[in-house]
Amino acid sequence: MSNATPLADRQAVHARSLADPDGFWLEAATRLDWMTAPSRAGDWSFDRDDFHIRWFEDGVLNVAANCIDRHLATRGDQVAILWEGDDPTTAPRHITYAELHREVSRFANVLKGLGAGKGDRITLYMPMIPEAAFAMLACARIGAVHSVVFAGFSAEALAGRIADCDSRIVITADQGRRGGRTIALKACVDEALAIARAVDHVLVVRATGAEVPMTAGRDIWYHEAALNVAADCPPEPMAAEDPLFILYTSGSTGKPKGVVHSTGGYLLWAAMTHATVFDYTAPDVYWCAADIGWVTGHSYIVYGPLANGATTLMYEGVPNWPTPARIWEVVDRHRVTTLYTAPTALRALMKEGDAYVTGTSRASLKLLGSVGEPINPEAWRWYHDVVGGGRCPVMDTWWQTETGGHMITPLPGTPAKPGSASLPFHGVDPRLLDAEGRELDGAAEGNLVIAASWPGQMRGLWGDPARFFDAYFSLYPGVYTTGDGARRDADGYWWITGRVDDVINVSGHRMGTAEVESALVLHADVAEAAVVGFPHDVKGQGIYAYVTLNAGVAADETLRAALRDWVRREIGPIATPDAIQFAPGLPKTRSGKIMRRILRKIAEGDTASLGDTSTLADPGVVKALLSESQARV
Ligand code: 6R9
Repeated sequence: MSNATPLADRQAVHARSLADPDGFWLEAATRLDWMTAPSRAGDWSFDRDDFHIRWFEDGVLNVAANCIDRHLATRGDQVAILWEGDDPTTAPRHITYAELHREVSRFANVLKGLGAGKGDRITLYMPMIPEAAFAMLACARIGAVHSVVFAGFSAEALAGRIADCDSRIVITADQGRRGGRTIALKACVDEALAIARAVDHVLVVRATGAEVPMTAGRDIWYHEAALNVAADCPPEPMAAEDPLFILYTSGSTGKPKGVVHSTGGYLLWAAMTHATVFDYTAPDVYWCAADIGWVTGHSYIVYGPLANGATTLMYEGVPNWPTPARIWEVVDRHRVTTLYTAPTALRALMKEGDAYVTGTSRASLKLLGSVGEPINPEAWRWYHDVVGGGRCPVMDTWWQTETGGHMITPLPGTPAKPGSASLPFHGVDPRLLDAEGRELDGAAEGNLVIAASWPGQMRGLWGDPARFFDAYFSLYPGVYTTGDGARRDADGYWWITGRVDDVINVSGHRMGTAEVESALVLHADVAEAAVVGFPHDVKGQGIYAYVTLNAGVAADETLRAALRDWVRREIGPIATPDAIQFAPGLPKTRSGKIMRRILRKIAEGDTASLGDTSTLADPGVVKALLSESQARV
């Protein structure tokens, strides 16, 4: 490691960042290129009466200028985006910073031509192609707010997200490619727009060349529109607090939350964490194997690396296609130095045996990263020993859509404890609270909260300030509630234990149990549904649905399959239930609250310790659930 930070040094920097946040953050902010430098750092209060979060408020900057223009003089010919296609025989694309400047400017001018400008929301429903990044940066360049919707979400889910933030423009592609299959993106947008009608334009990027129907007056081919615009577009000056993007994520209610991130604080956080945690130095090839539809793709494929002038690899496909060696072959092909992926991918690859890994060189690798869920020590060791050949430190990065970037993470040089995300990043002040909100000291386990604001913190939920406060600041007054549980050991290392709310983590993707329940009860045969997570070998957690049917409906395999398809269609394949148990009734308290604790135990197969069932309105329900669950297995 060129810049390993010894433990004592990182602790000293952390102490300074908390003791003098203004001095620390104004100095840190100089890593960005400001049109007007900020004179103030954080200005915030988590108290109900005076609730506000602002950083670098009088600073003015443009995110696209930071990610592109400022690198032109020094690294215009360096590759900014290195694209690897789904099909290994497809030629990779190398987009230099100079090319990125032209592409993004053109894209920005096309958007302007459609009437888009500062503050307008634009929804992206894109495959993993460079044009997705061009579109995001083009929005940033003109001050429009992008909302990227993961291309695996259904038309229903897409329609809801388009309507929620009132997007007048949708950017998509004819089709996407993934794991040897094509995904009909334009068709899905058409279906979504039959529901969410108030859209003026659909801008369609030609990706596979498939014929797709175009609606006259509404749909525009990007490659045609781009012929008529200039390859230069001045970046819009933006206030640091102007919103950069909205990203919908799951919460504990049925309606996804539109997390809003800022321009200045967010970019600083993404850039600084990327540089520090991954110790990035040009001309390293850095690869974050996430999708741009998730926050990891926003912060660590696009904004963080490009703000740092990195070469960021963007991969269209999946880690295990056409063979489980693909991910390592891509590492060798492009001499990747840093690989950042999710434990679920590692567990899936691990199952295929070491030969797929050891048949490749991986000599270029210097550092490995993990994100999305707790990494079990077995997967950690395999990553470290087999993938990294024992040479590469593993950065287990804990963070959330809401935090903008890494919060608790090793830095190169931090002594590793497999399974622990280790220590807080600069400026992060994590605490543990018990269920009553009392702070726990020393080695302890409890609810993980953050006691002070940090620049990358989300600034709101789109259109719903009351829900923002209620969801994150009301349960424990004065702190940000993460929704995760954690344990702090005697060395002060943090171990994330998982969600403490009704959110489950399926293959590193957040899923609200209430979202799946809402989808199920929309089905004509379903009276009631309750969804819980259960431990799953590869996915981390699987989705277990208890379904009560309407009177007279036959509970058979055909209906079970139909309900699985139904959820896929309503939300998307990532929400497909792993198990559906037909239940004559659900265990409820006398006040009508479903006792999920019991449902979780049954789903886990831990039926010996159901705990106290005496508060149930009808204890007989549990007996029926148990006999049905045994029949199911
Ligand atoms: C970045 C991202 C956030 C939730 C978070 C937590 C889990 C993420 C983790 C981790 C343990 C890690 N999580 N990284 N748990 N160790 N290194 O994943 O954002 O999709 O919003 O999910 O993921 O439960 O609360 P997001």
